[in-house]
Amino acid sequence: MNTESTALTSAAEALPSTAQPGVVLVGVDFGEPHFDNELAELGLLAQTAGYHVAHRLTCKRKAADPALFVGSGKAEEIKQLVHMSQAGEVLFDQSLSPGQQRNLEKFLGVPVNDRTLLILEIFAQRARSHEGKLQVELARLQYLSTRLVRRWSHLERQRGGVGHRGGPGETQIELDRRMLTDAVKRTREKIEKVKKQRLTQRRQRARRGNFAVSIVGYTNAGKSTLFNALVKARAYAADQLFATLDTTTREMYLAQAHRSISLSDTVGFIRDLPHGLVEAFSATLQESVEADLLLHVVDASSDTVPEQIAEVQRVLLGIGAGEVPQILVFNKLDAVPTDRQPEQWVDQMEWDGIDIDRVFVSSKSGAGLDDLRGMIAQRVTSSPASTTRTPEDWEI
Ligand SMILES: Nc1nc2c(ncn2[C@@H]2O[C@H](COP(=O)(O)OP(=O)(O)OP(=O)(O)O)[C@@H](O)[C@H]2O)c(=O)[nH]1
Ligand SMILES: [Mg+2]
Repeated sequence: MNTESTALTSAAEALPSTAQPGVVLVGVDFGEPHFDNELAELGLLAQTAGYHVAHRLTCKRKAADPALFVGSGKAEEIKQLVHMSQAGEVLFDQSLSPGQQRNLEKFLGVPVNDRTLLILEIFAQRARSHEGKLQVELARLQYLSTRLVRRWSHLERQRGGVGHRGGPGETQIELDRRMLTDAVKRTREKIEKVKKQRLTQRRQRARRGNFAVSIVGYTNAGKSTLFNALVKARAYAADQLFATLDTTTREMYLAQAHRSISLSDTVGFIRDLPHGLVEAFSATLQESVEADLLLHVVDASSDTVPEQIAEVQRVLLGIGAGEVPQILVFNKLDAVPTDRQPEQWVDQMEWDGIDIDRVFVSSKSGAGLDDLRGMIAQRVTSSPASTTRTPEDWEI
């Protein structure tokens, strides 16, 4: 691995993940408030992607070293850990520049990847629907185009041969760049088509006077479990990050409002969600933008509740859903320690100077769900678009 292109290729080969040997996790504390000293989230991401975590290492720095991200002493320490544990890869909690990634790979002799790539890898493994796969593909292509990784076989399959493009003077990198640009364009076009189909479906729903509720929140907060509890469905719920990638929508009858509404389970958010991924998932996320109400699910048993809420609010703002009314659903009440149990299950929480209705529930035991149904019903009946519908009107 002593030439630049070899190092780059090895990084690319780590993309489609199979069962991996051990990995060493590295986090650098630049004094940011959310720094996770245990690297717990990175560890969960790594496990979700199928890696075995061999070692975790954190260090403090004022700023990233331009060449190696960490200092040379720390790099040497990582190298020894890799050697000792026979780890096959090193994963950084922060984003590395393409140069830093290359230099580290040369120095350490194993592929080095960052959190962004790990998240992309999980999305690639999880994507099931045609739309989900296209979205992940677009995000990956965008990531790769900043790194100019040679992924010939992959792109050749899409194009059906590359041999005749470009003059003899064209360099490898120019060709790489053009192929990636073409691939991004083609994938975008396909996503546009899917977007149009979704829009038609949404318009049909809107014409039926439907009240649309979207469940949003940090990954692993329990969105799918809540969705299943509310509509008695069986959406995939698991103790993994990004178990859900595709939006699922079901009708739900609200006895208190004497009508049905539509409820959607959506993809979770995470700190430092790769920008390309948010953009690529815009079709899926659009569901939340056009909802009449968001159920913002929070894992009340987590130690990082404010950070997780902040991240979700940030992404919602970014996708244009900042104005959609919300109910904060503090889930996993059963897992909240006794000394942190709330005095009452329904109250308001101030966030950014605004009081947001909040309810504590346990999607697992069903506690608090009636309160939540009542709160949704109240929003439905007070909504200007609300029309009373009887069960005979249901269109499922
Ligand atoms: N103790 C407890 N665990 C819960 C509760 N709700 C969900 N969980 C667990 O939390 C984990 C994540 O649940 P999911 O419903 O898959 O979470 P999600 O928000 O849909 O996650 P992603 O789709 O990955 O973003 C699972 O192991 C659930 O069993 C709850 O009320 N109490
Ligand atoms: Mg889910």
